[in-house]
Amino acid sequence: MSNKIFIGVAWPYANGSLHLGHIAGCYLPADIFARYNRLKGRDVLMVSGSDEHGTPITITADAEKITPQKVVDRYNKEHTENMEQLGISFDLFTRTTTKNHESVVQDLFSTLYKKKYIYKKSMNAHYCKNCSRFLPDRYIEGTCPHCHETGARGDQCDRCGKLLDSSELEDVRCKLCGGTPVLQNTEHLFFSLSSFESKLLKWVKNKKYWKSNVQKFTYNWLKGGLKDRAVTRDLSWGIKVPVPGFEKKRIYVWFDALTNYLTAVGYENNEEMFSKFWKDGEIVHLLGKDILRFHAIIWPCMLLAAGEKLPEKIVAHGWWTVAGEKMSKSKGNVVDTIQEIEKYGVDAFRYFLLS
Ligand code: B3M
Ligand code: ZN
Repeated sequence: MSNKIFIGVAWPYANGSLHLGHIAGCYLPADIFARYNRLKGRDVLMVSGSDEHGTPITITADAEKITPQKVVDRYNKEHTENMEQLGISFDLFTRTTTKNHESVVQDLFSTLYKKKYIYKKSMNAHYCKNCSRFLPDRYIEGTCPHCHETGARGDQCDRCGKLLDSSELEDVRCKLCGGTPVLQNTEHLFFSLSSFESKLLKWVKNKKYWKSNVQKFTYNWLKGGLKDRAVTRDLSWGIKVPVPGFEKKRIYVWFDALTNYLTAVGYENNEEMFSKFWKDGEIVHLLGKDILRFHAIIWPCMLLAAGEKLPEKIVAHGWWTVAGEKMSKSKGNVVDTIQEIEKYGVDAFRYFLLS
């Protein structure tokens, strides 16, 4: 096993404060893993940063009547401070609104388009006549066709974790006005996940050293077949699409955020660091289980399409729950980690979470 290890940790949306669930489920385990590897004398590069595009940001901006840039500047600063206060020892805590990242995403997108792994396709998308706009991802809510959860979002159901196309949702309503949207034809750019189905099955099949639920979930999802997904959205906040005719659309936030693992390890900009930690290093991702599909399915397909090496380990933790409920701001049951460390001290609080 290589002495170098790249630890890519999920990028928290810069749309609200971090809570105990984020820290216990993702950031503290990653920090302990990094410290353990450093103590063993391995050359560690642990990265994360703020995920600053997409509808999670614009929904918050709309609600507070401020610009998305103001939202992400506030929470990028807060999250950066929190990670320091909690002793989460990132080698790099960056953000997705850097110019460098924007060009890396656009170059990767163009490469996949030239290779025809990204292609044009028209689709029926939900349009709200009251708000005169298409409704991407979190601008639409409906009933999940798989688990019948009523608050499923346009791109994923939070309860069963399934990736969704908003056209699959039942009883849909516009998140802004509560109205019932209509389906309207529009052209998007799709990523051909289906091209990589068999390669991914082989990749997952022998991952016996993964946590069993992660390996089993991923293998079973793949056996269910991969459907191509739109990687552009009707949004004005996000990275511009480098394909003529798509000036009004933006790159889907997950294509952008996942690519930031490459940006952070010097892809295109620091060949020495990229070779050292990505090409020659062990690649490990740590995340919450609700975003496992993006990391275990979409991300490896992007890497295969780009001709880059796949991660060795994907470690997904469960959620801390409060009375059986997932902790979430909208449910109002979050525990404020900073208050706790002010009361008990950071080491005692970290030890409590770890134990
Ligand atoms: N920001 C989802 C989340 O905050 C998303 C993670 C991106 S990791 C590439 O849970
Ligand atoms: Zn509406």
